[in-house]
Amino acid sequence: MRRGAGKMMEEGMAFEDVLAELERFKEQDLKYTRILSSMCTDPHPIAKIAHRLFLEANLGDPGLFPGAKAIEERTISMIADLLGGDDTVRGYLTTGGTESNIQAIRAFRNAAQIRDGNIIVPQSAHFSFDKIGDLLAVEVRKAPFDASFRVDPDAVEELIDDRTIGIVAIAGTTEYGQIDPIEALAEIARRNNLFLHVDAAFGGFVIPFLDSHPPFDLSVEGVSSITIDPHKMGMSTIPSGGLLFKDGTLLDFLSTPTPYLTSKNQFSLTGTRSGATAASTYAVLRHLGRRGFKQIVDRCMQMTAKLRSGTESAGITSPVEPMMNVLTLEVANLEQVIERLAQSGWRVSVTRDGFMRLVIMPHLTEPIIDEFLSDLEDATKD
Ligand code: 0PR
Repeated sequence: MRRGAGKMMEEGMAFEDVLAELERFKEQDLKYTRILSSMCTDPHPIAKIAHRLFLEANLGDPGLFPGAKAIEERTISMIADLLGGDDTVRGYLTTGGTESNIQAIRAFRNAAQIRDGNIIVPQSAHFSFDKIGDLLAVEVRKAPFDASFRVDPDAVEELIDDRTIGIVAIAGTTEYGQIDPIEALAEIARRNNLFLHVDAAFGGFVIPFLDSHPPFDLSVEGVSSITIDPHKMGMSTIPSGGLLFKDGTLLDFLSTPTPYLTSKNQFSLTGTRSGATAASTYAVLRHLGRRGFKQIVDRCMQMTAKLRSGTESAGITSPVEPMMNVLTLEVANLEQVIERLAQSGWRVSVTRDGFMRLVIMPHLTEPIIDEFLSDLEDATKD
């Protein structure tokens, strides 16, 4: 990282001068209003208040913060219930999808007692799995997807050998918002006696609220663990992640003794750990309930459908029908179009296969979608 111009001063600055400085930095940051490239959003107002209430709470030493610890436990129970789990589920609140995925594979590897093994992930897997290969020294084998960008179960099965530890499925792929065939993958995992991790970092707070969806969660026999991110569609504050094991004893494979703390052992990857994000996630779940989340997801899906029909009328095709609030588009001269959109303040992203990628998050509105459609039409002309 490049060093900024700042030097550590001998005398400190006045409180209000520091705040004024921070305001100036904040002005450089974009507002979410015109961002269609991010899986994060402006947190729910109750999340911000709850976060501030627990700023000093450290879940790394839970004996000092039993209130924050109880919040984490109740939050994990609520999420387990949402994701088809029962009383045997155990887990903890992480810093996000990356930590959850690392820890799931680490638990599998330790439980399988295979040190130079491999895992099989879809070609569409998030880059956190490349970090996992490096960190845990497991080989990450990538299985190709089919025409609808969902992993091909036969291709996964062909990659299995006697060093395979587990399989990964994605419920809400980063680039296309697709759901892998999780029942078929679970069947393969059961037949080959392998662990199966579902990465629902994005989809975890979307799929349960869709009008219909394929089975994807802990209720599927053969699914061992699941990642879900409250800081994406869960409307919580950053950094909020979740990791749940269907058979809670898998969590014990992450245990490290913590001799001088108030707890005997620790399961998390980080030591000191925010109680503020636990409070924030808890508050959103309690306040919104299933009905509140359904309303948010319904609204995002309506805006996605509006974008889909608007782009279709403009002659822009999609490589795949959106299953959730991620829309991809086939756009000629993509770089130039993105540049033009950026001049009007829009931020969009691209997939590895060269499609425009739009994530339709709760911070967007119908009038903003209309404005975007009109600017996109202009940007794609000539
Ligand atoms: N798994 C999936 C399916 C994901 O989509 C992501 C992140 C992760 C795991 C990793 O989660 P953390 O980033 O919480 O560790 N997906 C987004 C992405 O890479 C993250 C993101 C969010 C990127 C906001 C940019 C942004 O502005 O696209």
